[in-house]
Amino acid sequence: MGNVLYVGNQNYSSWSLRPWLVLTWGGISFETRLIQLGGPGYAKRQMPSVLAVSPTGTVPVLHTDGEVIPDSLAIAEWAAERVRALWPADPIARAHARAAACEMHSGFGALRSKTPCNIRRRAEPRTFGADVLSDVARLEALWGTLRSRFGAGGPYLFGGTPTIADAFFTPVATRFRTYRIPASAETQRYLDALLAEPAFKRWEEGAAREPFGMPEWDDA
Ligand SMILES: N[C@@H](CCC(=O)N[C@@H](CS)C(=O)NCC(=O)O)C(=O)O
Repeated sequence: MGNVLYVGNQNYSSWSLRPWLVLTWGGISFETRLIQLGGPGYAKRQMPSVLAVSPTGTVPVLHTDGEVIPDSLAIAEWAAERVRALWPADPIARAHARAAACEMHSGFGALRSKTPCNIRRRAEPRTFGADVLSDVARLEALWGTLRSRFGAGGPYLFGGTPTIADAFFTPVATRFRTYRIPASAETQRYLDALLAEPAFKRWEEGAAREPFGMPEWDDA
């Protein structure tokens, strides 16, 4: 069996999008298998269809050579051990890229819970709470610092080639678009680059075609 990446609904599963981008950018051959999220056990990590392939009860999960690797960041690191260009070449830049991906992986809870990933939705303008605005301010500061230090060669955080850090922020870019979160011109240029990236466009087309919705997220 080759590499199989199990993902959740393309429209809603922000964690699934991240390693899917990384494997695609890395040119790693893999098959995508979609598990429709929702129903009994969902949000408790107890969905039988997910537990059948993932010991954590979550997607994404990678099956490779008899190994089962759950977690978006672990899958990204697995890919980076095969394809060096997935992190920046310079060790200092690489350390900052890893820190940024880790910050995304473990943080920004208000933004994640109050603006759930919903790629095809365009919500009405709304007022955001201080907790969401604080996450947005931190993201803008982080992106601005990385872009000004390392991004001179192109539109991404570390220049002309997207890295794992950019993959980790791509779902955030969709949240800015879905919920019309105000952004500085500099931030907007970065978000536009992520949303125009060809692999993301392919995922987005899948999200648009997906026949099943999750009404609880469509009204959030
Ligand atoms: N830390 C995990 C989080 C994965 C996660 O929460 N995935 C969600 C879908 S986006 C899930 O599988 N939820 C199933 C459930 O909560 O029952 C990662 O980075 O992969």
